[in-house]
Amino acid sequence: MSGATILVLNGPNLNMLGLRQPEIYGSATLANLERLCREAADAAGVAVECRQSNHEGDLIGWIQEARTDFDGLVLNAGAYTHTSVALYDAIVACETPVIEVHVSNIYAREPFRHHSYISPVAAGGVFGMGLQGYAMAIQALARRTA
Ligand code: CA2
Repeated sequence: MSGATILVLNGPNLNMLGLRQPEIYGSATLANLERLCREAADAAGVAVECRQSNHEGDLIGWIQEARTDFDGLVLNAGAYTHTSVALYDAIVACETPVIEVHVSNIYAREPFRHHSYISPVAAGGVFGMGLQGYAMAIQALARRTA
């Protein structure tokens, strides 16, 4: 254990994982995803905290919290990825490495999903790798903080 703690944030509608659209998002639930994150964090020797909200302001508050209380941030901002200058500003101010994650390949989907406000200010990103993308992001952050 390095003493590092990673914050995993899931945005709008990700509480619906496993309940609808399994052809795009798979059949695992948010609870399954959070277990996978805990296992990935254990294996990488870091601690993890997982949160989900459908509200932009919650996500912004938590990103601000990451500046002082966490060593890295895994962020799937859901549809706010494609719309939110406020999330962009929060990440710039946060000064903690952020890895952007998308379960689906946003570039193989509708054109409005091809632009991300998060990517230019993230340390890196994973898309289209299903839930495994979260484990990859946690691993990458654990290496950075080791
Ligand atoms: O692929 C991703 O992880 C997304 O961030 C998921 C967002 C979508 O708006 C982004 O473009 C890509 C949507 C999350 C909705 O999740 C659902 C899961 C199951 C059923 C309904 C919605």
